[in-house]
Amino acid sequence: MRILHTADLHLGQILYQYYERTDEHNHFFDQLRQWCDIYKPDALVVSGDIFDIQQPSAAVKDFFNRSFVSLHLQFPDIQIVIAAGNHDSAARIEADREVWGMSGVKLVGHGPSVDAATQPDGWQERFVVELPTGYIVVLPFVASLRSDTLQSLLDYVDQRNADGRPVVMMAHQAVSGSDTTGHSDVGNLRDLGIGDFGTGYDYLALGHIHRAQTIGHPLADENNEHSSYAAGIARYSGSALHVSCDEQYPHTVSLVDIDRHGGTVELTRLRIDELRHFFILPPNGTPAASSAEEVYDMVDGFCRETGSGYIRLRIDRRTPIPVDFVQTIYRRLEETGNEVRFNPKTVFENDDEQPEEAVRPVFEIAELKQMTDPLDFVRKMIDSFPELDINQLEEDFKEVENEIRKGQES
Ligand SMILES: [Mn+2]
Repeated sequence: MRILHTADLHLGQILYQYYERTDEHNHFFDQLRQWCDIYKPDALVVSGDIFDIQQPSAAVKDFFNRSFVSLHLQFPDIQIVIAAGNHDSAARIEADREVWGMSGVKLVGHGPSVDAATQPDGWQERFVVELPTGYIVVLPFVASLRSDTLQSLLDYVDQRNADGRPVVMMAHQAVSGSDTTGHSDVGNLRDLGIGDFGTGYDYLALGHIHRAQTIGHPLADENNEHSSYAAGIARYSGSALHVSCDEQYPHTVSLVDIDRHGGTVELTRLRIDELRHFFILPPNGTPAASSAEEVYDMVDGFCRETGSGYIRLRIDRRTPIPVDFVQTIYRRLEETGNEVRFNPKTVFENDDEQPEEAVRPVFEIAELKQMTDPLDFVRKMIDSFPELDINQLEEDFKEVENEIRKGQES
C-alpha cells in the first residue's frame, strides 16, 4: 500500500493580518499533483486543519473545491481522504461529506462520541475506508479522545483484515513528546501519549504539529530522504506551508509504502518547494541592527537582491525607533509590489550582559490560533502577573474541564 500523507494546509490563512497566501497554496497543490502523477499512490490522506478558520470565505471554499476536484479528476484512482482538524468546523466539513462521497472522496468532520467504545459495533464503519490494498481509519480532531475508542476502531478493522492488508490510521492530535517548535501549546493538558493510540495500525498519519517528525525517532533523521521502519510508527507529515516565522525547518509531504500488516514502512520525504521563504534580517549570528536607517537600507537591499519572502527584523533594543518606522517599511515594500512581506513581530536584542527586566511576551496571531488550551496562554503570561499561582490555576482549569466533560457525557 502506498499513500501520500499531508496535513495542516491552513487554506485561507492571512499572515500578519495582511497577506493572503493563495498563490503559495496553489504552488503547493502543483507539487502535490506532480507527486500524484509520479508516485501513483493508492490514497492521498490529509490529516486535518484544511482551513485556517472555522468559517472560511466563499473564495477560500472555492479554492478548496477547485483544488481537490482537479486532483480527483486527474487521478480518479487515488482515494482522497480528508479529516477535520481543530481549526476546521467539524460540522461544515461533515455537511460536505455526502456530496464529496458521490465521487468517492472521503470527508469526515465529526469524530466518534466520547463513549463510542461502549456502543455496539457498527459505529466504526463511518471512520473506515477499505481499499483493495489496505485500510484507512479516518479520525478527525476530537477534544477528548479516549484510548478505548481508538482501540475499538483498530479492532474493528482487525476483525475484517483476514488477508493482512496494511492499516493506516489518521488523527489530528497533539502527541506528547513531539517537537513543537513554532507552536505555543507546549505542555497541552490534553496531549495523548503514543500508547493511547492503541495497537493495530502500521502507520499513524498525524496532523496538528507543524514540524515533520516520526515519533520516537531523532529530528536529525528529517534531513534524510528515506527511512525504513518496522510497522507501527506514528508520524507528523508537517504543515504544507510555514505557518509562522518560527518554523525554520524543511517542510515535506510523506510518501509511505507499507508491504503488509505488521511488515515494513518505507518513508520518503518529499521536500516542498515554497513560493516565499522566511528570512531574519540581519541574519542570526550577526549583530542586530542599531539604527532605523540601517534597517531601511537592509530592507531595500533585500528587495533588490532577493526580491521575495517574509522578513522579520532583529534590532538592538537601545535603537531609537521613529514613530513612522513600521509605516515606512510597509511603504518601501509596497513599492516592490508586496512580493517582500513584513512580519511586524520584531525581535529586540541587547548584547550587554545587563539583566533585562521582565518583558511581556509577544504573540503572533498564528501562534495564538495554534493554542488549543487556555492554560498555555496563561503559562506564557504568568511572569507578568506575580500575584497569580500557576498550580492553583491549573487545578481550577482541571475542575472546569471535568465539569464540562461531565456535562458532555451526561
Ligand atoms: Mn491543528
